[in-house]
Amino acid sequence: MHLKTGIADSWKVLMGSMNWTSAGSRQNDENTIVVGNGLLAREAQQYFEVLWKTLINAEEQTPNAESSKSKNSCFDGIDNDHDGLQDAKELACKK
Ligand SMILES: [Ca+2]
Ligand SMILES: [Ca+2]
Repeated sequence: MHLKTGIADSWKVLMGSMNWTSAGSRQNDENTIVVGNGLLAREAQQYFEVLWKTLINAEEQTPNAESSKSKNSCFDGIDNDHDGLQDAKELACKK
């Protein structure tokens, strides 16, 4: 799925094709819209829960933000889980 969706304050829905990265915001030609609608926010949350439950196992349901289970997180130049270790220095990226 290429759609990125976020929900803020239980009523603002952000969605679009843009990856929420430096390249996504500065280099790529992407789109994002923000809609203030509580019903849409609840429906987006419910749809996320359905998708989340379709994941196969518990490890995939709770992936480390910076690990080989989180695509590109070991190569993005960001300390994704804010533990002071980044990319190749991250233990979960060495597995
Ligand atoms: Ca990283
Ligand atoms: Ca880290």
